Amino acid sequence: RQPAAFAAVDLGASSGRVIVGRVHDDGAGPRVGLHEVHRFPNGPVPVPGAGGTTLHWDVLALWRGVLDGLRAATREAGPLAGVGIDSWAVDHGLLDADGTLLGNPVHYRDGRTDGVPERVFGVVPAAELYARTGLQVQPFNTVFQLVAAQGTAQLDAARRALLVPDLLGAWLTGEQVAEVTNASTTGLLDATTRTWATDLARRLGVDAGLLPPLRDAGELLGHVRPDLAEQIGHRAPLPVWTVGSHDTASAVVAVPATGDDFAYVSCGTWSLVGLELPAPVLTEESRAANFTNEAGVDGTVRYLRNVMGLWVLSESLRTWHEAGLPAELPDLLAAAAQVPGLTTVVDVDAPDFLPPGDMPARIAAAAARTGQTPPRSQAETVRCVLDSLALAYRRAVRQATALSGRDVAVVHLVGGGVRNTLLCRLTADATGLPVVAGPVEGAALGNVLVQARAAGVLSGSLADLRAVGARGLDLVRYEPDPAAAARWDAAERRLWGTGDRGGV
Ligand code: ADP
Ligand code: LRH
Repeated sequence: RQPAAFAAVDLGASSGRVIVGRVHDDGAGPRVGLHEVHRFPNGPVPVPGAGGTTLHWDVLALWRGVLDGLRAATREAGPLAGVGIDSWAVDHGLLDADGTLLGNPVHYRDGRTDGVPERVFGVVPAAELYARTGLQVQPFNTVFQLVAAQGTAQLDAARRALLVPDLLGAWLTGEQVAEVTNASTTGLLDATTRTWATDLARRLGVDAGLLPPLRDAGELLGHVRPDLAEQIGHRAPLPVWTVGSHDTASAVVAVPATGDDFAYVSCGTWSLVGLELPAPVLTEESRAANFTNEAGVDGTVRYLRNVMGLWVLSESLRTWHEAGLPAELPDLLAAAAQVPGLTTVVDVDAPDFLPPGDMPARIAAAAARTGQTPPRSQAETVRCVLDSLALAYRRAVRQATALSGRDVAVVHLVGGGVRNTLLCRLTADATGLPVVAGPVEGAALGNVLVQARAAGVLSGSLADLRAVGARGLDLVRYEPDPAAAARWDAAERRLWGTGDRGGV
């Protein structure tokens, strides 16, 4: 049988990519082969405006990247069985009554939401918001962005808010929806019923009419408009399927786990660290530990915490590059592997690491604040970042298991961080658990798996999809070094004064 080919559009905070996933069966059961056909850069663009500089996304460059990628996918694979789009969460475009986009979406690292969560909690207490939406407090949650925009001419003119993948999907098909995995990152979705919490929106002065109809992952969104299909050279009707449109939801679909006793680190610009659960954990302890209950595919819950991620490293590299210092990632990682570990650790989740800027200086300041010797070289700085990330993963895994009662036997690491073998090894040592690393393009694989099931090419449960995905992967397993355990315990105590349950 001819393999069915799907195009996964996966937009990360540092690059967008279009990947062709071919589902074929050579007699040993279906498997997926991925091939990247287009990659384009993505990142924050500062734009001056009346109220100061605002960080935006360049949504038109992303749109062009999507069309170029779909053209490349069509050229490579011939008629496609579908397209699915996923991206980073929370950010959105506002459309007017004619359906026209009102300006470039604002980047979640923009400072416009500073102080907004506190203002919101004055109207709806944080405990009440958590009990309903199950969402961790991040200043950039969509609800805080919408409150921050109140009183602007743009929001006044807006009749619809579309999350980034839904906006691109609407441009492709004309259909305006909100896919539920990404909708769960807005702070306006009820975590239990998975319907819009319109009453909360109303109390916060957010027009509930902005919120489009909800759709689950794995439905037919529509077909690519004929004029666009012609532009990309696709002659047959081209279906667009809803997928886990939150990139993390798609990445979790692709975790090659065989049971349910696993934790995951979806490791890219951010590191999303947690568990897959059948139901949300909405307790006060969970709120205090700032765990989120995001919607996963097939009714699952992604119980996780955002760890600041490889952003801290990529911003360090950018800072060094601009200063004319050597900034080649492979060289710096090799050097970091040679310097002593756990000399200095910082809390990477501190708010100062969120906005773009001079990360090495911020790391040095954080070290000094906690009475530690600041890193003295680039290699020591990189080692400090990786040790600190691994320590944050350890804490998140241990807290998630304590708060949910779910035991884990393995940590799956997926995303670009799989290529960072030092980080994978440190994660095994820090968590005291084996780490299985791969796939690198987790979100794209999860995107293809869900499309293929929606199109009838695959069938079965999430576990069945995972088994299909795993068949095509080269995975690397890292065993923890038991001799390192005491040093990680000591590092955790040094930073947070907590023991081995991560302070829960
Ligand atoms: P996102 O989806 O958020 O854009 P990715 O999953 O593509 O992120 O991961 C990007 C990160 O992967 C980079 O910031 C970098 O730290 C890491 N990475 C990419 N290539 C390599 C490599 N060759 N060696 C080590 N790390 C790498
Ligand atoms: C990762 C991610 C993460 C969100 C953040 C805004 O790409 O989607 O899950 O919290 O971006």
